[in-house]
Amino acid sequence: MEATAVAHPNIALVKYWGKRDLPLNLPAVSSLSLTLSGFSTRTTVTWGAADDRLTLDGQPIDGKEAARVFRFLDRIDPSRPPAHVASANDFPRGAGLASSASGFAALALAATTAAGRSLDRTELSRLARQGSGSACRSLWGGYVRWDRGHDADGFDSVGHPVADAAHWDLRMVVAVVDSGRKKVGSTEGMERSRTTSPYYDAWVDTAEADVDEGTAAVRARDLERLGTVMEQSTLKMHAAMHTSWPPLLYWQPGTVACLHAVHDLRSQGVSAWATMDAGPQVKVLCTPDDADAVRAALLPHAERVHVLAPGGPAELVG
Ligand code: 2P0
Repeated sequence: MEATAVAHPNIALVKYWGKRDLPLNLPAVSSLSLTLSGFSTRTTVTWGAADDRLTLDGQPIDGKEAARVFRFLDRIDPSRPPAHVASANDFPRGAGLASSASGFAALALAATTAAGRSLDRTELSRLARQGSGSACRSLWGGYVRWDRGHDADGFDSVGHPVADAAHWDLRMVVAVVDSGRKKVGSTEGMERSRTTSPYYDAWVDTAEADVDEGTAAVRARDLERLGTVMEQSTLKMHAAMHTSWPPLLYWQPGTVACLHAVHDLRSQGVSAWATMDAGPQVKVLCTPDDADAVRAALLPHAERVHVLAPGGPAELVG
């Protein structure tokens, strides 16, 4: 009746932004991601307790965040007993570092195991997606594609592996520009973009081709090809964010400074490519050999810089 799982966040190389179905949490676009080692979420679920109780990083949590977690457990078993969920991250939560991806991936694995259910990875991915879209990609390590799918019930909207972590040893250099909590969460932000940005349709229309291009670049281990489509994807997504109303301006001055630093590196011949999520942090994809130079270029503009390698799948640890 108790299980513990560890999962790693993933960073989208080609982004997910926008939903085609809100209640089922179905994306308007497919996406492609890299699961990272280094950062992790560790979650213990005790199935059968006196009451529903959630702690995140040691703090008791209620309100909307807790309701989202316990609604998720209701999907596993609508007549479930009360449960305790204790989750801890070794990186900032809610700051555009994909804590909801690792969080719901670890929760899906720990909660189903604690409930005595044994789901395969695809079933876990489908379940995790309903907690948080990007979580469906963190069930796998390495390079993962999440197809938007076409089924009305979302059955075919799941993650699947493109290549494992060993296929291509890249580095994601993460510049933490501002580790404060973001003001507008992704779910609300996506709906705002869908309903108000004049660029949203263009974003959706070009996304599938970008995911195909990124997938081919991963298979071919072609960094310039992957970096080009990655940086274009994030800039198209942020164009849709910036032109939403009220505007979604996740960038801080340090974000722009890091982008210029990456472009300067490229003009000096370093193959480094930037991506940003729903937050101010800048993540730079490069080879292991170039990671120190990238780190040094970002450091003046960041609170701190992490150099992360491709990571493995979500796993049970207890
Ligand atoms: C991504 N993001 O592909 C994109 C890029 C943020 C920007 O997936 O509403 O927490 O729970 O499905 O998965 C963050 O959104 O959103 C995200 P919900 P989620 O990584």
